[in-house]
Parts: sequence; C-alpha cells; structure tokens
Amino acid sequence: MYRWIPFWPDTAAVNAIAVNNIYIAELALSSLITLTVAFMLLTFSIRYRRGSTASRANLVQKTWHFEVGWTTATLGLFLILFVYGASMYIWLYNPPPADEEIYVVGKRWMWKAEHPGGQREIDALHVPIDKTIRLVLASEDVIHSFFVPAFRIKHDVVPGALETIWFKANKTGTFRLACTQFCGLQHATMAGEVVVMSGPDYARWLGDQGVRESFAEQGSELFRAHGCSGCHSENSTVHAPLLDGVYGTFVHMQDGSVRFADEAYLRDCIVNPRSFTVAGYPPVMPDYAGQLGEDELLKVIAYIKSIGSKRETGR
Ligand code: HEC
Ligand SMILES: [Cu+2]
Repeated sequence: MYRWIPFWPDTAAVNAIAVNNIYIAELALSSLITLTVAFMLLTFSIRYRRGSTASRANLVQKTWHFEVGWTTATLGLFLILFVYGASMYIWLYNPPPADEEIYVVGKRWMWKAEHPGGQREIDALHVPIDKTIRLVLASEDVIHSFFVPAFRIKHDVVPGALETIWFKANKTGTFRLACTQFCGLQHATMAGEVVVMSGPDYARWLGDQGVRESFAEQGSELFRAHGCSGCHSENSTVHAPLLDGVYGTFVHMQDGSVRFADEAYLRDCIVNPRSFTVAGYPPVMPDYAGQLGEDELLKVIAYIKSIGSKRETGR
C-alpha cells in the first residue's frame, strides 16, 4: 500500500508492520498540517497581493476562536500520535513469551549465533516464520549494534551487559543483517543475513547441522569444569545457593534490595560477584571475570536457565 514511497525497505516481521504504521501515521499527519499551512499561506499571499482589491479594513470584531481552535487541534492530533508511538515503543521493547531463544555474540567483525540445540552459525541467522524469537545479545569486545532493516529491529550490543530483543518474522526469504555501530576498521564487513524459513524447512536445517550437544549441555560441562558445581550443589560443603529454578525469580540481597534474575543478573553473578551478595550466604563466590568468554558465559547461563523449576530453599 505504501510501496510508492521511495526507498521503502522490505517488511518481513510483525515488528516492522508496527513501525511502518507509525511512520505512515506521522507522515500523513505531518503532510496534512504542512499542506494546510502552505495552502493558507499561498491563498493569503494571492488574496492580499499588492494591487488586489481585497478589503484591508480592520475586522469588525476580533476573535481568538480560530487561533485557539487550530492550535489545540494540532496539539491534540500530535498528542494522539505521541501516545500511539509510546505504546508501540513499550510493546516493541517488552518481549512476549518466546517460542525460541537464540544467543548472539557480536565480535570484531562478525555475528555469531547459537541455537538452543547447539547449532552455531556465523554472519547468518536461520529462524522459523511466525514464531516469536527472542535474541540474547552479548558483545565480546566493543559496542556493536544488531540491525535487521526488514524487521525494523536495531539494538546496541554493549560489552559487559546482556540485552534482549524479539521479533516475529512473517515472510520467508533472506534479509540483511548489519552492524550499525562503528566498531573498527572492518566495521563495514560486519554484516550477514537472516534467513526466514518455513517450520519444516527450519527443522530440517537444524537437523542438518550435525550437532551432538545442546547449548545448555555445553554450559553444564563448563559449570563442572570451572568448579561452579563444587559449591552450587546439594552435597557441597560450602554454603552456596542451589541454582535450580533461580531464573525468572526475584532474589533478595544482603543489603535488602531485590533483583530480578534474568540473563543480565546471572551474568553479573558470575563476573561481578563482589558487587552484591545474595541474602543469607557468605560472600565467598570467586570472581570469574576474564575466565569465561562471552560465549561461555551464555552457555553457563543457558544451563542455569535449563535446570529445575522448583526451589527447595523457598526463596
Ligand atoms: C567457592 C564457592 C563458589 C563457586 C566456586 C561458585 N560460586 Fe556462585 N555463589 C557462591 C555463593 C556463596 C553465592 C551466594 C553469595 C553471593 O551472592 O556471593 C553464590 C551466588 C551465585 C549466584 C546467584 C545465586 C542466586 O540465588 O541468585 C549465581 C548465579 C552463581 N553463584 C553462579 C555461579 C557460577 C556459574 C559459578 C561457576 C562459574 C559459580 N557460581 C561458582 C559460591 C560459589
Ligand atoms: Cu560491529
């Protein structure tokens, strides 16, 4: 419908439709007002041009009605647009429950994606159509920005933090993926493609990757190899919390604050354990900053997310 607008990019996700609609609404309203003002400007210029016979006598009665009405109407219209835009923003930045979660690591100069089944790919992202995909984004080095124009999603990927975004593709095909944060000499080459496939095609693709271990299983091995299980297990002599089902709960801290255990929290626990302590436990957890790569951290986090859902500790 809006294909006639020059340079209109592909639209291949529900997120993109929402953004299109806002864009169209803004364009329409701005055009309407600009045209109205231009039209009146022209009309009055012609009507009161030098030499015209239009009356220039004072108004019999001065009225503010026009002025107030016109200003309030435009203000109201733009406020409606504001509310509409803000609600869309909230919708776009609050991931709905995901059908699938994919981990993406930005690194000079590539995008590395890892599927829950353990399938990995570089500078490419295969996803099924009509499914809500949640991406957990991490950076290995500097700030990158994950951008898929056809989905209208773009999110900075900042080292030392985990970000999440979501999308739901509604068109099969291959779409551009790019980094939009100048991240060094080869920044321009930090690009790839997103391949949206039908459900069966996607299942076949996953099966063809020849992986043996799921992402969480790889994390479970790291969990043992790095000694986490030595403290965080039932038969440990150290008084450390069991991590079963901690993901998605609220955790009480020693200092009285409460934190929500999302991916970013779990990452913080591992690389930044000195900055806070879980209530009721000694602050003995070693600092793993620098010992686990971003990739490995994501695996350990995926493992912690995968274990248990009931906590005996009753926290
Ligand atoms: C020396 C024992 C020890 C080791 C080794 C250890 N931890 Fe911990 N961990 C603790 C203790 C004690 C706490 C609670 C106190 C605190 O927050 O520092 C904790 C807290 C945590 C929490 C927060 C738990 C909650 O209930 O919110 C997470 C997550 C965690 N550790 C993950 C790990 C991972 C992953 C590793 C391995 C890379 C690891 N830990 C290694 C002792 C340990
Ligand atoms: Cu980059």
